[in-house]
Amino acid sequence: MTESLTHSSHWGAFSVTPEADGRLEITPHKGDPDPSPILQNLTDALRHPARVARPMVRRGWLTDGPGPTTRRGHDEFVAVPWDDVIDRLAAELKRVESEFGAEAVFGGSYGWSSAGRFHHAQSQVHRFLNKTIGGYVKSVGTYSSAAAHAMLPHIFGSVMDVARHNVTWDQIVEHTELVLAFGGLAVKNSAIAQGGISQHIERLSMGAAAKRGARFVLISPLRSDMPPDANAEWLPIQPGTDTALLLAMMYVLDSEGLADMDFVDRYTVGFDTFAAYMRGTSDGQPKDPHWAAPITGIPADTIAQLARDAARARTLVTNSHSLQRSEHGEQPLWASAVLAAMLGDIGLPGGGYHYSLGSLGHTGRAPAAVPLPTLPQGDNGVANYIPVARITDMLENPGVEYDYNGNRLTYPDIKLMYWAGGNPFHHHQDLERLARALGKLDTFVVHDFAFTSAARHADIVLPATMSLEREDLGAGGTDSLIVAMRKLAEPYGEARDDYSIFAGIAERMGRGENFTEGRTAEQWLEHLYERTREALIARGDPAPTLAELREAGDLAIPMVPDDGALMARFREDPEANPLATPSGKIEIYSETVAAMGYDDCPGHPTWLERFEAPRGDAPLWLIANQPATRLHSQLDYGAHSRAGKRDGREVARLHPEDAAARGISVDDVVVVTSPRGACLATADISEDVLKGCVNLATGAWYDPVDIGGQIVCVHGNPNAVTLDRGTSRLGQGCTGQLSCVEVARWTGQVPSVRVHRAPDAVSDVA
Ligand code: PGD
Repeated sequence: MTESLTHSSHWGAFSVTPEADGRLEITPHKGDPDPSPILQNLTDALRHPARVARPMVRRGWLTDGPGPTTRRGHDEFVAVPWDDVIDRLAAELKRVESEFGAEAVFGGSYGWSSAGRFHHAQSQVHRFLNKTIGGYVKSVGTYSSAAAHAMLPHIFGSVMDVARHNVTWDQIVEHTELVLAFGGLAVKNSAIAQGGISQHIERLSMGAAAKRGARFVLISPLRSDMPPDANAEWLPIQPGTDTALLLAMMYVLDSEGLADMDFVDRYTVGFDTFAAYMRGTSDGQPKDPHWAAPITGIPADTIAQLARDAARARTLVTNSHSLQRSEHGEQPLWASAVLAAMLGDIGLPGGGYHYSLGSLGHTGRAPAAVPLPTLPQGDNGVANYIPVARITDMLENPGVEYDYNGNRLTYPDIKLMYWAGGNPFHHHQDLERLARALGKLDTFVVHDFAFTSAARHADIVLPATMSLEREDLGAGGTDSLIVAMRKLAEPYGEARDDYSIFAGIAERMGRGENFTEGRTAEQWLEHLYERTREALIARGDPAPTLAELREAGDLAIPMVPDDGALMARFREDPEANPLATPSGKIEIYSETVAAMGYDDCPGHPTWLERFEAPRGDAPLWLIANQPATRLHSQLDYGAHSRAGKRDGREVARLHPEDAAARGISVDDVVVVTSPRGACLATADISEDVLKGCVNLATGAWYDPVDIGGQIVCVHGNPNAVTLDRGTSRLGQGCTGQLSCVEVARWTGQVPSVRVHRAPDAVSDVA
């Protein structure tokens, strides 16, 4: 057995030992009190047949050259030597640059990639495009949190402030009396922190708080959104109706004189305009519990009692990301912040409003007190951008104007799309529509270590290394360790690091020095780590050299002390410590938002009817949430992810009455359909899913098969059926969390899932 080395991932730090058969023995970091089982996806990942072994080029692109086509995703792949593929790609980049300019290149390349501060694929691709062709069309916001990114700065502060410099888990353990968790606090989500997490504290913190007597209320259609440790009361709510519940709770506080009006007067603006709406004086409809009960499915008495209980306790209102990843996702955030303001606990330890608590492992923790190694990306000379989830709209509508957050923007005309470290055929909605839109491109390039569905739809697929095949440093913004990510194995097949792939292409374009600045990967690591080391030295903290850090395996770094953060200081003196909003206060009515004139996001929290709602041919709500067995689609072929499937397919969970009404039994193959498409899944039946809902998590690699003229994803990717529509004209965020579908027993032949095996290269280029 070889020596064990330290490494890190977005789902945990660990040490790893290679075994004789190429498998890996993964041991969670010794300091992690509650490691994530997702680590076990790595055991068989290194040498899996899903990996990309050689550069591959789509046959049609090789023979016909770049250009629009319907063949992407259907053509065969040809293995091409590195030198040849780099020549062709360098020439194509130069062609697009000279004929159309960098504004014809989409390099948003959204995706989580792997942990590792230097080999972060998205940073690498951005730097490459900036340094070689002068820029690219970027994307703003994230699939996680786009509506919040756009909305929160208007009303409360930046997402970073509200999510990462707010109430901590330590405060909850000690002080919070009531947690109203809208969308829950699922530990499958907080197990993940971009860049790395060495201690999973969420489950244990909830357990400790509950033991002290804190009361947790889970407001979600899924009981699994809170761990048993929290001993939570489950308030099953109709999907997408949290805003109605929140308005009715505020109505009770207001009408029963329970609102903290001193807080509202001192720390907020715009209450009166909102109150006219909430009380019904402006539209004739009081938003009282009797109004909210049929919308939310929660009895009026329960709503009223919850509001009274919240008024009496130190209450924390939390919002999961999922809440805003749906149509009008801006509204429940805004309504939650206003409820918290009316409760008056904002700025008190363990009280107030927290966006994103429990949605990621970054949140509820103090930030690092020293700068982390970060790759400089250079300047992007292209001004145009898109909100991240508008990618299909962009490809379909070049030159067309649209609204985003008070701006009137124009979709660019994209000829070349470059993706490294993400999987649009995982993260985007309505995948058949995306596949059609991609047909308009001249060239689509993907780097990945695995032959994902995005790679299958590309023209050029370049094999990247896994993090286990290179040296790097792992660190998240709120984790207390920098972990030496040691190289454990030689690259699979002909795989290369993204950095050396980009360096090679830049060199061929005659711009190598621009990109590399003359440094090797090892020299870059030294260079980037030095900034952190200097900061440690300046503080008088231990500051090992890179070699010493590797020897030790990890380094504890100082964290900013938990001083109650921004909200405590705001409460202390709102004039001296204003929030980062236009008024410096919490904006219950926002003149900025109102001035945008969007009927899908008016000037105060509002209950809005939806475009997507249950109906005859799609009577069930599909909840397409984050999976428990992997991060997004990463390592979907790994041991732990595969073990969560049944018969090789993703599991769709239904309520017993919905299953019975459709003659569906446990382990039946079912087909989930919507006007967008269809996918197969294996059925499970559970009382933990609200009646009228079906839960199919994301992340199964899209495996489309033409069955009698209909494209069906035979693996269970819910984005085959989800709706691709922005949250509103303000946020334009991803709404993939909730769509309407029908589910039926599948009576046809059951095609096998083949997507976890890389396509064969048909032949080498002559
Ligand atoms: P990942 O599966 O993490 O998904 O979407 P994202 O694209 O981030 O993709 C990362 C890819 O990077 C993987 O294919 C992995 O193999 C590759 N990779 C890892 N390391 C490297 C490397 O070193 N080099 C290269 N070149 N590649 C690498 C996630 C997105 O999905 C997110 S964040 C959210 S929150 C959304 N959630 C939902 C949802 O709730 N519901 C629906 N329906 N859809 C969603 N999609 C979104």
